[in-house]
Amino acid sequence: MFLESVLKILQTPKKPEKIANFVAPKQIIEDFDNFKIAQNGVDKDVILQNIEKYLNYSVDTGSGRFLNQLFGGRDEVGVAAELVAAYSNTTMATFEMAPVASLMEVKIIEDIGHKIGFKDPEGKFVSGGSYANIAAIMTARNKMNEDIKKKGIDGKRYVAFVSADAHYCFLKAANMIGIGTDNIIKIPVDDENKINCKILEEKIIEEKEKGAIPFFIGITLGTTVKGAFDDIEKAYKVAKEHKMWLHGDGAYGGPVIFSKKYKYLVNSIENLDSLAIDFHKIIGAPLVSSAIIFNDKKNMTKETFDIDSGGYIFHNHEHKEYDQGPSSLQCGRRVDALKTWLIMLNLGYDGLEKRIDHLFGLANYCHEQVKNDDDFEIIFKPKFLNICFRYLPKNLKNEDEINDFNEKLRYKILEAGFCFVNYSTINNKKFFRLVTTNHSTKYEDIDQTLHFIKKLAKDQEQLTNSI
Ligand code: ABU
Repeated sequence: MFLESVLKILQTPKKPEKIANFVAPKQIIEDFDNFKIAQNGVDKDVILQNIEKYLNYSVDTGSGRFLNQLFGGRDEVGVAAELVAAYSNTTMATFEMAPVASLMEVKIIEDIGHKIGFKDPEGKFVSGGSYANIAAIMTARNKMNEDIKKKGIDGKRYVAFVSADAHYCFLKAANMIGIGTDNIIKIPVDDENKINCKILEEKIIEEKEKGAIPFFIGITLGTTVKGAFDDIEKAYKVAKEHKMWLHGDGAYGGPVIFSKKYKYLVNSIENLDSLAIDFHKIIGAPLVSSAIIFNDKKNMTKETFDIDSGGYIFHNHEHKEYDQGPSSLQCGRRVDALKTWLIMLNLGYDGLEKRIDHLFGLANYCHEQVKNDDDFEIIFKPKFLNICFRYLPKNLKNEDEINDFNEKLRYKILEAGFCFVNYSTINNKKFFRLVTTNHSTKYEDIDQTLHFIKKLAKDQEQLTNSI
């Protein structure tokens, strides 16, 4: 009865003109009575009221006008899978606790690995793309020096290389695996915003001459702001020459492998040693669904993560190869494979391809609209799903003033709550980053969003002129 009431609340149509209700923290704290816990608890009616309040302040990321972050949309099969996962409430640690999910996870990773062209793929679902990248760099470190896992860093300097536009998680990874954040070397990008492989090789040689141990190249397949794909083939040549691990951060762009039309963006992907891939980004699974997949490396997760955990909850039994805990970063772990598998089962490979091609269609359409509008300026020519642009107020010529105008405009968009787009700053230029990563977005959502931004901008321009 209680769960039925929750479902009823979730299915009550929202006000279509508002997808966000952005307020100051103070109002939320007051509305929730500072999240106080009563000594005697409260009854379920109060719980339902709190759920309604919670949803009132939540961003409706299922709306087609949610174009703010690299995920979005509401896949009902994915939502159902999350309900089932929460209801059955188990951990991926052992086969006996998650019999179907353990087998499902192994198979789905193998299948996707084979689709990529990996020879003998193996991997794990992890809690986000950042963790997938951490898993890869940790594996590469252990491969470079097999003693590190037990004895720790030996005083030598281990260096890893990523592009200047790579995700910040590589710095977090360096902190976590003990090589130090200074030893993530950021390589400039070329005029297509791809890692410059000539400079990459020069830097590797330079670091070797300084006595460091270059062990990892992390290229990005879909950078978060510019949407660039590093050139795998060129990076592979460098990695091979210098006997380094080549990892692809495909958290965002990895799923283009499912599209015949766009998989050229990841040409040579089969040459990676490992790939991070998110299913909650452009595939549309509910957050979080991420995996690290290793190429021709059976038992890699066990080699990297197992620390002789036997005897605890991992018993000697005939199916122990299916216990996922020893070869994971975590002990307790959510069943994230279920939503991904059910979505894939529902859509099939054709449906996945259609979903991805739709996102590219939206991006091309949005780019055309912005490009052909004199009030807007495109910042980077899009290669993927990121449309980076800014509004050009007629009477402002000074860069700082234009930046200020666009920053204020973004804040007004947030306050209005009709649509949701992000903004970014590069080379001291502030601009909107609209991402067409939401499979629920329709072409009319793009029109409405651009129209709305322009209307707010015109009002703001008038106000600026009248001051
Ligand atoms: N790794 C999460 C990316 C978030 C974003 O750029 O929207």
